[in-house]
Amino acid sequence: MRLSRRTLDRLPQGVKKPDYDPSRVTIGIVHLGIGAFHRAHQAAFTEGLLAGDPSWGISGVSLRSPDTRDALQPQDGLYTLKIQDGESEQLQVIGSVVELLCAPEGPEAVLSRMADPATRIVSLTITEKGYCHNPATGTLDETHPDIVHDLEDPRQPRSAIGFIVEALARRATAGVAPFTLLSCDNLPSNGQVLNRVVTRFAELRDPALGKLARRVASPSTMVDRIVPATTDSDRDTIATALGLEDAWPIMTEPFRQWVIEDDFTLGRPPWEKAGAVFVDDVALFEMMKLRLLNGSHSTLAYLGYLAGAETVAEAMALPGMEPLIEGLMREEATPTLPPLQGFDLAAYRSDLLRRFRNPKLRHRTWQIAMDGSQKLPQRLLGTIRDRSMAGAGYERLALGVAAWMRYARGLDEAGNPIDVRDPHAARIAGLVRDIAEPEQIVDAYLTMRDVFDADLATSAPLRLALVKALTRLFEEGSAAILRAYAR
Ligand code: CS2
Repeated sequence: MRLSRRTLDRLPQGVKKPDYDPSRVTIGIVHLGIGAFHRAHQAAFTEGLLAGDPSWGISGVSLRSPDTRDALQPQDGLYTLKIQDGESEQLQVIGSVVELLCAPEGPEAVLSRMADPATRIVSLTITEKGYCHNPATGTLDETHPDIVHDLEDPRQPRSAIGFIVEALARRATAGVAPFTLLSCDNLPSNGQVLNRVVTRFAELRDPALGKLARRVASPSTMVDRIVPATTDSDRDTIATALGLEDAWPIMTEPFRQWVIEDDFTLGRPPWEKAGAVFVDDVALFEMMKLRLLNGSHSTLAYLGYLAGAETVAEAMALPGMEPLIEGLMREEATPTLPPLQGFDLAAYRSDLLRRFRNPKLRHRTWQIAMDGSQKLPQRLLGTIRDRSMAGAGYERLALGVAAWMRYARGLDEAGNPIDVRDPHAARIAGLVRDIAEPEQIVDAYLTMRDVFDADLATSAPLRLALVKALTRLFEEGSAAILRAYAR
């Protein structure tokens, strides 16, 4: 028997379930990119508010595969969130996602939902690459195949940007005010980046549309919750615990954080009641999170994978890893962060180390290693730039970047192929797969100007630091380098 509205009353005691009538929930938010992260984060924050106002239900849109819709539609959108660490465990059934759409199968249904006057917010978790931008500059990549396609055929879009602009155009024609755009991806000033790419795309369609797009509210946000991909063994555990099948439960940690700029033209759910924090400017929070959490995460993932660690918790247990990450955060990244009033960075860092050690989450290093070309600029390279301008060292950060170079080349330390997932995987392989000299490998990577901006690409000290780290990675291997950091 499957989890669904009809079977909700069979849930065992202790499983938290909707405290409202799911059939009364109507749609106020269209979310593009209905993956695991959204379902553990924004959908969970919204869940707690629907009893107060059922008009903020979520229509979850997949831009690529039908998998989420196929899993959740037969369950009326319901799914289980398992929230756990070494100390606690809680199961909660979430009902805030009340509709599931698959964009490639039905772009028209998505567009009409977005154009519906009841839709007041369009939120996004489409990952870094979904912005079709140049990660080094944050501007629209006008040669991106999806962008080229969406400009040619704007009524059948493929990219999130194409959907947003077409929906805004339809609303304008119908005399409906624009929705608020809410980016929830790990990008610095994510709202501004979104507004910039949307505006540029709209201008390319029609200058008047460009003007309209520029004025659309796009508050920036900082989102945080660790959410590993669900496995079949997770599905089995949940089925046993519920006594009902759930085709796509989500595993996560107790920690959650959401910092949002309060700029919503058509209203918003009172997310602060669920623990979100509204501020005037999110930039510093985002920088802190990207440089401390995500910069550490990527470093852990590449070095950990190369040293044979399958999960973040295993990587953290490698001798030397924890001191390396602690030092990267405290000595190299923190000095680049402007002070955040009333915020204890030391406590934040030790919390991060504890979260990375979470023994209950099987967060694969391979998962975090994905899309390095899109992630490194804001996670490690911006920090390196600031350190270098201050005349300060960045040995550990450079080691993280060199580990990416070694990883993305596509061969592990035993010479076996790595399944590298990155929009530029083929381009990277073409650049470096057939060369073995660390110097040449570094130079080839530095030609990627969408990753290394000109100042970084021409920095002699950075080149030297990368060559040194990559040479050691080839000669000694990741585990031995890490051991040297052990205290
Ligand atoms: C991770 C993030 O996959 C990754 O690249 O670094 O998804 C990370 O788990 C989240 O940003 C935590 O909030």
